[in-house]
Formats: sequence, C-alpha cells, structure tokens
Amino acid sequence: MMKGFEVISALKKHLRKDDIIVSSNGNISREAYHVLPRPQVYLRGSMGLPIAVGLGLALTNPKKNVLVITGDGNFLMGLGSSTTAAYYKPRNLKILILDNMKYYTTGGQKTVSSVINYAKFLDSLNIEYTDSKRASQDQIEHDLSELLGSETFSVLHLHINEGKKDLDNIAWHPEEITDRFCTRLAKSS
Ligand SMILES: Cc1ncc(C[n+]2csc(CCOP(=O)(O)OP(=O)(O)O)c2C)c(N)n1
Repeated sequence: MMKGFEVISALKKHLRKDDIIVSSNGNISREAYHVLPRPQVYLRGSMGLPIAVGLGLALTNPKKNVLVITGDGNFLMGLGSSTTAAYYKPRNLKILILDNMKYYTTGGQKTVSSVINYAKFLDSLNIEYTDSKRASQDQIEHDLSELLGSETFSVLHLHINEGKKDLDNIAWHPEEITDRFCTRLAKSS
C-alpha cells in the first residue's frame, strides 16, 4: 500500500501545466502544498468542501482539468456535493479519494469508511468509478494517468497508509491562497 505522500508525488508527472488542484483540509493540503506545483487551492479548516469547491471551479473553467484530492473523512462529510456534481457531471472534474479510514490529521480516529460501499453509491449516481484498493504501485500509476486523461467526470479510490508527519504547515493564510490562485488563473485564461 502506498503512502498518501507518495501518491501525491506520483501525480506530478501526470499533471498538465494548467490543471487545477483542490486539496482537502489537513494533511492532504499540506502534502499537496509541499510536493505539487504551486499555487493551487489548498483548503484549510473547511472540512467537507473539496468537491463543492472543485465542482464550482470545473464549471467555471471548462477548458481546464480540475483534480480534487480528498481524504475519506472529507469525502464522507461532503457526500451531498457528489450528488450535485453527478447532476452537472462536468467532464473536466476528477476526484481522487485517498482513503486511510482515519482522520489522520486530528490523531487517527476511525472514519466510517469501512462500511461504505463506494462502488454502489457512485454507481447509483452514474459516476465513473475505479477502485484501486488492492492495486500494485504500477497499477496505481496507470490509474492516476487514466484519471487525469479521462474525458468524463471520474472518481479514483485508493487505499493509503499514513500521511507524512514532519511537514511544515502551509505558509499562506486562506485569503492569500485565494489571491495567489486567482492571479495564476487570470494569467492562464
Ligand atoms: C467541520 C470540521 N470538523 C472537524 C474538523 C477537524 N479536522 C481537521 S482535518 C480532519 C480530518 C480530515 O480527515 P480526512 O479527510 O480523512 O483526511 P486525513 O486527515 O485522514 O488525511 C478533522 C476531523 C474540521 N476542520 N472541520
């Protein structure tokens, strides 16, 4: 099983310059901030919102890919956003669930992920879903590249090990994150 940090690092070679990344709050945003090209949308504090934010960005930037990297805790807290995304189904929206079955950021309390049938839930919404729970590293690399290259709204579900502990927090306040990201967006549109 890969670590979340390794998966996020592996994304680098599959990303295109204009791709937009939205990362869920806590450790995943910290990892994305340290490893991926900046600036992106690093959510801080606001749990449960990555898909809602990604959906808004995907609808307003139809020519760019929007990749939402979300923990299972964040995904499950914001389930309603998946139903709205399924309604609009923007083909440029991609969701990567990094599932450690924990709220790693706040001390490793269990989430309810183990009893959720993601395949059935997403299938009921007609969302393209790939479950890479038991996949090898090579298969995961392949699935990441398929996710980013796909022409439909798609979800990739990976099971991961613990996060990376020794990362400094994001140096930017939320307003600064927004400003930097909007400046980048304005330049590339
Ligand atoms: C509404 C709300 N509840 C609780 C928190 C505290 N909190 C911050 S990150 C986090 C865990 C997020 O879990 P997950 O998305 O699975 O990511 P992981 O920490 O496992 O990487 C929690 C509970 C919060 N920021 N907002």
